[in-house]
Amino acid sequence: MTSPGEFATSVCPLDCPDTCTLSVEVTDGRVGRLDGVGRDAPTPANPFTDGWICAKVRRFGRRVHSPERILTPLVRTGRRGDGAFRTATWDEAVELVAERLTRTLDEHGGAAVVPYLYNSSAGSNSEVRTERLFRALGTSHVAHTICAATAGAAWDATFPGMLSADPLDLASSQLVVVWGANPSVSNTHLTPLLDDVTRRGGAVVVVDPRRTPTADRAALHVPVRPGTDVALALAAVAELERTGRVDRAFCDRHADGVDALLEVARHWTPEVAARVCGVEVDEVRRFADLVADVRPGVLRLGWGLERNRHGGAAIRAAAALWVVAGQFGVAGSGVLASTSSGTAVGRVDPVDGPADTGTWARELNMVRLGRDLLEADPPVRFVFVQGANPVATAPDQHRVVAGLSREDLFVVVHDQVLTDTARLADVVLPATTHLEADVVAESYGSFSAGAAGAVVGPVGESRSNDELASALADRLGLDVGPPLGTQGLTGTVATRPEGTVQFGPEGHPASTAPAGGRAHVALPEGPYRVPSPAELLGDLDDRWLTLLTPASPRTINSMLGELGEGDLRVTVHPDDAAAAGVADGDEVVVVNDLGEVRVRARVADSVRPGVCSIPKGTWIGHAAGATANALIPDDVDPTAGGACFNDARVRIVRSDG
Ligand SMILES: Nc1nc2c(c(=O)[nH]1)N[C@H]1C(S)=C(S)[C@@H](COP(=O)(O)OP(=O)(O)OC[C@H]3O[C@@H](n4cnc5c(=O)[nH]c(N)nc54)[C@H](O)[C@@H]3O)O[C@H]1N2
Ligand SMILES: Nc1nc2c(c(=O)[nH]1)N[C@H]1C(S)=C(S)[C@@H](COP(=O)(O)OP(=O)(O)OC[C@H]3O[C@@H](n4cnc5c(=O)[nH]c(N)nc54)[C@H](O)[C@@H]3O)O[C@H]1N2
Ligand code: SF4
Ligand SMILES: [Mo]
Repeated sequence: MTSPGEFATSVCPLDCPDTCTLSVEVTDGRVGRLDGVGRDAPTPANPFTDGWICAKVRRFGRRVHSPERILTPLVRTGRRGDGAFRTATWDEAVELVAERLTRTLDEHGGAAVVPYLYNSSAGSNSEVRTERLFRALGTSHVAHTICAATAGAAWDATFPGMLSADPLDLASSQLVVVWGANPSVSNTHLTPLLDDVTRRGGAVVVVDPRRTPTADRAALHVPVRPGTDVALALAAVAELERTGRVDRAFCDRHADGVDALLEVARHWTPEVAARVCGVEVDEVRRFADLVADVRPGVLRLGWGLERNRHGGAAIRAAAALWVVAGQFGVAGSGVLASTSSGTAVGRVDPVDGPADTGTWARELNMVRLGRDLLEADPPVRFVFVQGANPVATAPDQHRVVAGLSREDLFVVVHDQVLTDTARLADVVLPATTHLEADVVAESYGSFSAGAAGAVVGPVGESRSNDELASALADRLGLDVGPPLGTQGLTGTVATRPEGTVQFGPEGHPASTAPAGGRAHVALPEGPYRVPSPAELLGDLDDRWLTLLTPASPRTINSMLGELGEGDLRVTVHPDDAAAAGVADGDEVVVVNDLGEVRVRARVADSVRPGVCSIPKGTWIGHAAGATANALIPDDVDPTAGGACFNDARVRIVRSDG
């Protein structure tokens, strides 16, 4: 029997917007139950997450002490990918990595070395010194385009320097439009705030091809076809103009490009938009009415709508609708998106380090890892993966696996468990979890940040990213600066700036921009070009289903996937299932010319016709041979090179058919 443990306070850095303050039970050096810390506790806590945490992280001790944890460095002994490794000491592993790295640089130059660093589920700064190291060596750089690149660029183009609205201000909202987000899974602490809006008699509106739990409880759900959001937004803009509800006073004071926007929007009647979006004309009108008339209203932009070829234009058009409606200036209004530029309290800029003399040899795009591994010129010879699991998370899985399987490539992976990517490595290095090292976590869904020291000692011989950077820097004779620790931060700190009300009474967006910052709403030709109705309809050829791969409640990206996805299914609408002769529970093959995935079908009208859905983040082990990412093209969006995960076309066939 274990005696009840002590409780330590920490913070959750996983790639989730919420950033909960954590209470961690520790018994005899082992992690027990995790829970939230309420805002009334003596320790300051994130008021947004207020006392409860998700089911995944309540059981995070299962990852910390998982039988899947890598306990020592591993060196490949068998053929690549067959999972045969021997254990090695850290000294031997670091020597092997450094020797191979130096040899590659000497023989092939910096471009041949590719650090694939992401660390979005590790704390802030956890790759700063690693990045300095590779930069000093003049290697290739891998741009962080796999998530939020398109959304970030569209935001900066529309609202330069402006901070997100504060989710806590939903307490004053009468309307919330949740657009391309599924907070019931991916931002759970927003859910009670949305329910409060409904309870107060306000309206929650959801724009999503799937009837998510959030949509199920909404006053209006507009189930648009994926990738057609730009049409809905512009039709609503046009409807506001036609009915004299454009907030001209607001636009004159705070926006540029309104006339150009209206000019483009006029082509989008509710009838045209309804046809393109695959919804009822009345739904388009009702949507416009709610946006124009229910105040104050907040627009919660998700990441679901960025992930297709028209994502940038869609985000800008949705934001422009908010401007034209003048839904700003009071608490409970504005646009809620990533809060990260308001929470950077402990962040260190890698370029400010001692190694800022280095330059990158070239820039590669994360989204095209597979293609780069197979086709880049000069060729890639050495890959160092840290805080990422690209076999499970990058597009075009077969290319990624084929690329990483090249026998003339040297692959190093630093991770906590033997992921699908780590299985392909030459050297696997064991990483600590955030409960075993200093952690700084800066929220992207609330104005809060937190830091904590290690709660338990490192499991096995695992080392933090910072420790690995030190070991490699020492061996290579490079100066990457001192370990970064918690940057002097302890516990949870509120980072809500004064005046988070966008375009508030001060007459400027609460922002890093100079007072008087304006919104830019024109959508001219160029990267944010508005596609024509024919183009949008042509993209959605009826012979194909669009595959969506949204966040799942069981994993964070692919993390915790080792605990099992259970019964992995593709959800398909009854009409499409009938057309394919598929019944609920049938074994099916989801297929296109990139690959095929074998799963069972869930036949349900929670997805609209023409759409099917498989959760993101599953491991190859969950679906014989390949996951949904094997079906996703490595196309990039024209604005920021972002991933187009939700722009895959597939067919579903019975596996005995
Ligand atoms: N439990 C859990 N939470 C997570 C994550 C996780 O893996 N698991 N991932 C985290 C990360 S890294 C991120 S970036 C966020 C993402 O969180 P969200 O922004 O919620 O992103 P998704 O789950 O990808 O998609 C949200 C919704 O967009 C819809 N959608 C897809 N395509 C379109 C479209 O073209 N138009 C519209 N209007 N909607 C569309 C999908 O049906 C889905 O319901 O969540 C974070 N939170
Ligand atoms: N099909 C499809 N694929 C998607 C998406 C989608 O919508 N659809 N969404 C994308 C999105 S939003 C994102 S953000 C990306 C994420 O893509 P990735 O970053 O590749 O995904 P994760 O599964 O979060 O991988 C993080 C890895 O880091 C490890 N890790 C955690 N902490 C540490 C640490 O401190 N040190 C080290 N060395 N390792 C650590 C974890 O164990 C995990 O294996 O995936 C994308 N993939
Ligand atoms: S994953 Fe999100 S909801 Fe779960 S504990 Fe971490 S921050 Fe909170
Ligand atoms: Mo993400």
